Amino acid sequence: MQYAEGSNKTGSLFPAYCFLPTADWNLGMELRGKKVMVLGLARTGSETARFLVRRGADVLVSDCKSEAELRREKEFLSGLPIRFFLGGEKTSWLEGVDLLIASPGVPAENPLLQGARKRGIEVVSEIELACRFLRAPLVAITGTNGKSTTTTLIGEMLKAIGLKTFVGGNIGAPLIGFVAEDWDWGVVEVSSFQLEWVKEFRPRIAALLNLTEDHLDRYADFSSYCEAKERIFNAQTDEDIAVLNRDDPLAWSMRERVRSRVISFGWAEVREGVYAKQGEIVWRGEHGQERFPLSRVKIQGVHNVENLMAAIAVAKSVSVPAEIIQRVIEEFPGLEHRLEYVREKNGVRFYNDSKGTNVGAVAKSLASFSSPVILIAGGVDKGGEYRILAGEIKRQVKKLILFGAAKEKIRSALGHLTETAVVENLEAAVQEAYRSSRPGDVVLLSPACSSFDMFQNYAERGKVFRTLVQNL
Ligand code: UMA
Repeated sequence: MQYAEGSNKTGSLFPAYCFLPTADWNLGMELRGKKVMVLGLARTGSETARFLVRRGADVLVSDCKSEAELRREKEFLSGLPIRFFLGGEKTSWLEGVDLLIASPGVPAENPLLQGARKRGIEVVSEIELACRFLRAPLVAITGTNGKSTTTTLIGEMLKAIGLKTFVGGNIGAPLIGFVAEDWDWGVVEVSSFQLEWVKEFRPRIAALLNLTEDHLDRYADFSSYCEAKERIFNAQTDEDIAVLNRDDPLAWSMRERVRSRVISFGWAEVREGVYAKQGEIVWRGEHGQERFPLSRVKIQGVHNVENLMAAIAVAKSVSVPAEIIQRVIEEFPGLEHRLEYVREKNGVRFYNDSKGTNVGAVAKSLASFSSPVILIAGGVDKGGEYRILAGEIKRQVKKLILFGAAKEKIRSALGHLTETAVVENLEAAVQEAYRSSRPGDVVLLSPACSSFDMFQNYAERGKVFRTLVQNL
C-alpha cells in the first residue's frame, strides 16, 4: 500500500498516514469536442452538464419531463452552450453521441439507455465520470440502510483532524460538483443506482453496511439489487480496503470475492476488527486496541451502533486518533428524518423516521424502542415484502396506522397482527395516532415506502410530519 507518513495536513498532531493517489489512476478523459448526452435534468444532470461545458464537450441534455416542468433546472444552466431534448425520449436524439451520462433515477430499461447500448455508445454514471477527474482519495459507503449517518460521521472525523474533506453523493450533493477543487479526501454515499454504470470507480476505502430488500420496483429481483451494490468493490485492488458487516450474511460473503483488504465490524468479539459490547465499541488492530464508550453518544438504536462501528473501522484505517473519534461520536446529533426526536406531548414521544423507506429500515427503527409503538406507515410501494416485519409488529406495535398508495397492500400483509387503521393522509394519521396513544407510548412515522404519491420526497414528508406533531 502506498502511504505518505506524516505528510498530510495533520502535521504533528498524530502519526498520520494517508493514501496517496497512485501515478496510474485518475487520469481523466478527453471530453473536448466530444458529443456527450446527459440523461435526466435534476440535481445530477444539471451539475454534470455544467462540468462538461467547462471541459469543452458538446453537451446535450435529455429529460422525459416537459420544458415547463424543468424551468428551474434550465434556468440554472442558462447562457451555457447546451442543447435540450425535453418532453420525450427519442433514440434519434442519440445520433453522433460519443458518451452518455445517466442520472441515478434513470432505470436501465430507459429507451435512450437501451438505444445507446445497441449503438455501442459508452454509458457511465455521474460518479464514474467524477472519479476519473477527482485527485482526492475516496471513502465510499453503500448498503440498504445507515449510509447517510455513516457517511456524515466519517466526514466529520476526517474534518476534525484538519483534512480538507467533502461529503457528497447520494446524500444530496453530486460528486461531479467537487471536481473543480483540491481535496484531501472525499466521503461519498453511493446508491445501487449510481453503481449500475461504474467501471473505474475506485474508492480507496469502500464500506458495505447491510443488504435487505429495497428498490424492487427497479430491479428484477433482490439478487440484481445486491449485484449492483457489490460493484462498489469492482475496481479496488489489494492496495485498498473493504469494510464489511460480519453480521450481514450477504455483505459478509463478499469477503471471499473482493480483492481489497477486509476490515470487519459486527457484534461478536474478534481478534482483529471492530465489535460492540456492554455500552462500548472496541477497535482491535494488529498492535493494540481502543475503546469507545457509548454512554454520552446521542444517537440511539441498534442500527446506529452498527453505523458507529462502520465509521470507526474507516476512521481507524486512516489513523484518526481515538480521542477525536470519541469527540465526534459524542457530539453528533443525528440526521434529520432518521429516527429524529420531534417532541413529547402528555407523555407520548413522537419520532420522525421519514427516511425509513424500506422494511429493513423500519425493522431497525422498531428495534430501537422498548416502549409500545404506534407506527404510521405507507406511501408508494417499492416491491418489498412487508411480511418480513411480522415479528416486530407483533412484539412492538400496539397500533398500525396506514395511509398512501400502499395502505391496502400493507394492511393485507400485516393488519391481522395488531390493531390497524387505514386513513386518508398523513394529517389524519397523526390525529389518529395521538387519539390512540397513552402516556409512555411512542408514535413513530417510519413509512416502509417512498413518498412520491403525496410529497416531493422523504424530506418534505418528514417536515410535514414534524409540523403536524408540533401543532397537536
Ligand atoms: N428521468 C428521465 N427519464 C427516466 C427517468 C428519469 O428523463 O427514465 C428524469 C426525471 O424526469 C428527472 C430526472 O431524470 O428530471 C431525475 O433524476 P434523478 O432521479 O437521478 O434525480 P437527482 O436529483 O439527480 O437525484 C439523484 C438521486 N436520485 C435517485 O437516486 C432517485 C438522489 O438520491 C441523489 O441525492 C442525487 O442524485 C445526488 O447524487 C435520492 C434517492 O432517493 C436521495 N436515492 C435513492 C435512495 O436513497 O434510496 C437511491
